[in-house]
Amino acid sequence: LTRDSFATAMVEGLSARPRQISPKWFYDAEGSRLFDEITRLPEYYPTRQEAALLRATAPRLAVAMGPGAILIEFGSGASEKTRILLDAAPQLSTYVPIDISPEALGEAAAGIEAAYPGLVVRPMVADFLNMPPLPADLGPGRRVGFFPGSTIGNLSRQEAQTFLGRAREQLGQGALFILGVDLVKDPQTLVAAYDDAAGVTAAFNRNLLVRANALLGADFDLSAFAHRALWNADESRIEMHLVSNVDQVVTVAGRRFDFPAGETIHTESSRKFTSASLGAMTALAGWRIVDLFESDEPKVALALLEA
Ligand code: SAH
Ligand code: AVI
Repeated sequence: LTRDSFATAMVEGLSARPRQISPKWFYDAEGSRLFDEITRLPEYYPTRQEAALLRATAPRLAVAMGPGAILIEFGSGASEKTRILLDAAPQLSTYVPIDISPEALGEAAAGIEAAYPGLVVRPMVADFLNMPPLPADLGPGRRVGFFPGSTIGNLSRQEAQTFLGRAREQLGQGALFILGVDLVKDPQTLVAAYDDAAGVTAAFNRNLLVRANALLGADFDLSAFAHRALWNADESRIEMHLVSNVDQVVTVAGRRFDFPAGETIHTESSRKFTSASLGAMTALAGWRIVDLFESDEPKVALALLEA
């Protein structure tokens, strides 16, 4: 199933102009591992800043969630930030981590289960852009969505709108939502975070090609594609591209694609927000901002939303 939908996405994405593919395809076991390494890079401030902000605000979030709540996390990855919330909110009844990467999810869920014996842990391997229903037997607690890391910035405007609207319907009456976003700042800081000196982000980007070679019998020459990160001010986003260094032809899933030198594949956008653009996005999807917290510089924000 993954193989077929990945093949379809790659063939469609490489046939489009400009060439593009959803960043959700980065995350196989190796992609999740590389992202984890990114979170520890000196240039990649978002994880450190958000974790510190979460530590400072978790007691207030715990009060807002109240007793017996069910925490549903989208794109939970290693569930590291979750621990900050769980430590501050021992009254949570259930944790539902949702991720597209089964290996990362399994390991993270097992770790949380071992560390929080009173907590019911119900991992779901799913694509949050195409969410199946939540388990019917989660119980009556208030549902609290948790979407940290500015992963919402990796969705297009339309995808983010649809996602937030569906999440509101799925989480139901009285739901809360804790949303983490990265904020607009000077382009130098932004670009460095996506083009680190050690080349880990470049390896994360190229992992898409590694995965296509392994899963789709593609013949991408990894050394013939350069990692490029740029700030698109008009769209308020960092873009990652893979740029063909030479004229070449690549076969993917049995199809041939011409790559003149300089041709790019747009592999990820990471949208950066202001309090105004965050407010507009959430309001359109029927959420009200109850609280907005900002970190020290380089700034990220956490919003507490109410349905
Ligand atoms: N929440 C963590 C991890 C962020 S990395 C943090 O803040 O550090 C983004 C995570 O979202 C990865 O674990 C990736 O596997 C997952 N992900 C990306 N696209 C997804 C999708 N469409 N559906 C479900 N999970 C997705
Ligand atoms: C998961 N996501 C929010 C990361 C980001 O910052 O957009 C993914 C990432 N891409 C390159 N570095 C990190």
